[in-house]
Amino acid sequence: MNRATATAHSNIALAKYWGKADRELNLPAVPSLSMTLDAMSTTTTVVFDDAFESDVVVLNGHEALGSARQRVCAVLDRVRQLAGRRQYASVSSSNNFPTAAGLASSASGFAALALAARAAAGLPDDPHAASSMARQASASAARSVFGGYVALDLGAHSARKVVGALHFPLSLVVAVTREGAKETGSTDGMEHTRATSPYYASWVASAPPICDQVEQAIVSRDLERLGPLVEHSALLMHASMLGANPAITYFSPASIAAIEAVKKLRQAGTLAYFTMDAGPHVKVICTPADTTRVAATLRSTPGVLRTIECKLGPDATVTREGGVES
Ligand code: 2P0
Repeated sequence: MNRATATAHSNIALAKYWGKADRELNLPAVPSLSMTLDAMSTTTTVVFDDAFESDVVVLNGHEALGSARQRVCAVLDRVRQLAGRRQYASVSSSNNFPTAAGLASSASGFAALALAARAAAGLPDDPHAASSMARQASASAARSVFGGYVALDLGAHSARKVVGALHFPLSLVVAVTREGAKETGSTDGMEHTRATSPYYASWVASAPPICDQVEQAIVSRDLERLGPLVEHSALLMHASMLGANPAITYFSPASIAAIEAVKKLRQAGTLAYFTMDAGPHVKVICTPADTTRVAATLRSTPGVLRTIECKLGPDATVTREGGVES
């Protein structure tokens, strides 16, 4: 028996990924840059054993079937191929945050899976190889292998750590605006955008210089420069979706209200900036000192159900509890 357990943290993109250059390899059409979050993580244990008669995947205590199981088995198949193994695996994965809220779980989930499966199969400890494997399952997962600020450069197979958490310790407050799964999954949404939106080409052309400037603002620890770039990246991404036919709309009245609340905070002198992903929740970056005020403002905004306060998270970790190599 060969067993390993990995923990990876979720991430939020400050420069967004939306669209694929290569669907087969799952290579993004734009570069992206994210912050890894301390408050949301996935822990996954993988065991390879001769006694197993099929792969069994348990996600948050429930056996996964259908496409959810298939995505996990595709990662296991690649690991088996690389390690020259034929044993089936058991995978047990749990999130420390509710997946039903539509907050990203594939990023931390596939990062933890890639790390645990590689270690359980006896493959070398190689975070970049694990990041590349995670990317093939879900591109944002490539970034969750690393802590702090992390880039997935255009054409890159694995993510790159830009700077660690201590370099520029920002906070992120999630305004949860709905409990329940999102309507359009990211993979389908970005493909529909590419195929039908006249704004998709502009998005793909605009994203690289914004991502470069986001990186420079982080390296120079400049929140006043970073914030407007983060908002611009998110809104250009959503504009490309609004131009799809039919449109993909992730905004709810509460999302708009939260965005307006952030603008008011700024007018009153608080450096707070919003971003949004493939769901109606609004995520706000600010300094650690302003976190409590920003969270309280968001909680008093109509339609905001609750807030989650996050700081920057660490590198993913993996522990191998090996038996005999086979
Ligand atoms: C991001 N998102 O950069 C962007 C912003 C959502 C909006 O990455 O198709 O689950 O599995 O590679 O990574 C969510 O999409 O997509 C995502 P696939 P993924 O965080």
